[in-house]
Amino acid sequence: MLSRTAFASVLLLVRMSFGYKQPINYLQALEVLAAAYADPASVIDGIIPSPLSVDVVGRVDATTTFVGQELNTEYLFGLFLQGADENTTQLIGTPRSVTIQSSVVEPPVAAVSFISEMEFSTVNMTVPLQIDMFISYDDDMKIVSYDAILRRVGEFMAYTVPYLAPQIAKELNSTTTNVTELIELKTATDVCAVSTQYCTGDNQQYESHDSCMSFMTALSFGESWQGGMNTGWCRYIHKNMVKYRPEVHCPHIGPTGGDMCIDRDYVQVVDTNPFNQTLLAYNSSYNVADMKGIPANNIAELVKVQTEVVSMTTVAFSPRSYTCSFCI
Ligand SMILES: *[C@@H]1O[C@H](CO)[C@@H](O)[C@H](O)[C@H]1NC(C)=O
Ligand SMILES: *[C@@H]1O[C@H](CO)[C@@H](O)[C@H](O)[C@H]1NC(C)=O
Ligand SMILES: *[C@@H]1O[C@H](CO)[C@@H](O)[C@H](O)[C@H]1NC(C)=O
Ligand SMILES: *[C@@H]1O[C@H](CO)[C@@H](O)[C@H](O)[C@H]1NC(C)=O
Ligand SMILES: *[C@@H]1O[C@H](CO)[C@@H](O)[C@H](O)[C@H]1NC(C)=O
Ligand SMILES: CC(=O)N[C@H]1CO[C@H](CO)[C@@H](O)[C@@H]1O
Repeated sequence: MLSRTAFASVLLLVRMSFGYKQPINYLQALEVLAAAYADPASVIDGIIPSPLSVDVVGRVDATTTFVGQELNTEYLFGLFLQGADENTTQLIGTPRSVTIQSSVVEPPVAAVSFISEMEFSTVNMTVPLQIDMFISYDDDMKIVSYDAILRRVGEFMAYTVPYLAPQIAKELNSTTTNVTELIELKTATDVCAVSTQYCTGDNQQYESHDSCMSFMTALSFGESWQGGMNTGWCRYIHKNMVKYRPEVHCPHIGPTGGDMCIDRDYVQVVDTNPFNQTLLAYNSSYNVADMKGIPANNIAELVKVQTEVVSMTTVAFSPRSYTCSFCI
């Protein structure tokens, strides 16, 4: 009789032969994602094909859920490209080199931990940020679901802001020694510059630049985990996307926050599963895509062994890094 582990491995091999690609294809897809992330300009310009499926649903714990390829492309890549294009100090660094620190692959799902070196060019500083993602791929090896966690993002902000603050104060001619006030002024200045430039006509959000500044300086910057809430931080994130589609993104930096920068109920956020295709291990949440190619009796067995599966498809990944020497 087969041991449970061996049995599970056999099942996985059966499953693999029924339509999923080999683990190596998933590892390659992760490499492509790391390279794309370190070179947002090429994704935006279509030089690197989008790693995202048309129906992609992505969630980032510090912000919120994004639905569809266009929005996710703007959010994952445009966000950083726009920041890099500014000549002033940005609170959001630009990913310059992305290393895969660890990963586990169980087709069609990969779990990966990236270390992204975030560059803050005006202060000549690079700070690593760990990004953990569960990623689910479709048959074309495009990302159909991703669930990302910015590890220690609060600590990341606490670490970087003191280095950025003197330079920001200089750029804004501010004499305040209160860093909170300075960051709120910075946020207001940048958001209102974008709003005044791009949110015009039907997309106008504020009566005037002055009324934008009054609203924004009165608004709390918020905590690092409130990037999808009614905060200055949320509007600061979204200001980088306005240029791409003002009609979609202007409300996000306006007084209402559109459907992005709004009050959210913690319990509801946690209890909502937004994904079309699950990111969970076999059958912990059954759906057709996850169970594809596995005979019904085998699924029944998988249910029994699911917490004990040590899969032959689990692969250790040797770190490789991607340096974006040719983007801005
Ligand atoms: C930044 O500076 C460069 C070179 O001076 C200029 O071409 C570019 O337009 C500036 N970008 C912004 C957003 O002002
Ligand atoms: C930036 O920092 C690096 C490493 O500390 C140093 O080699 C380089 O000269 C610095 N560049 C500027 C413009 O300060
Ligand atoms: C800061 O002061 C300099 C020179 O006094 C001026 O050129 C610049 O526009 C000022 N910047 C802001 C944001 O007020
Ligand atoms: C800094 O400014 C914030 C916002 O105005 C205020 O709540 C806080 O008390 C100030 N901190 C100090 C040390 O003055
Ligand atoms: C995926 O989910 C989003 C909402 O989360 C929905 O708008 C979209 O139609 C779904 N796509 C598919 C193929 O089910
Ligand atoms: C917990 C759970 O979702 N179990 C499901 C596993 O998949 C079978 C389908 O073969 C469902 O009947 C179970 O409900």
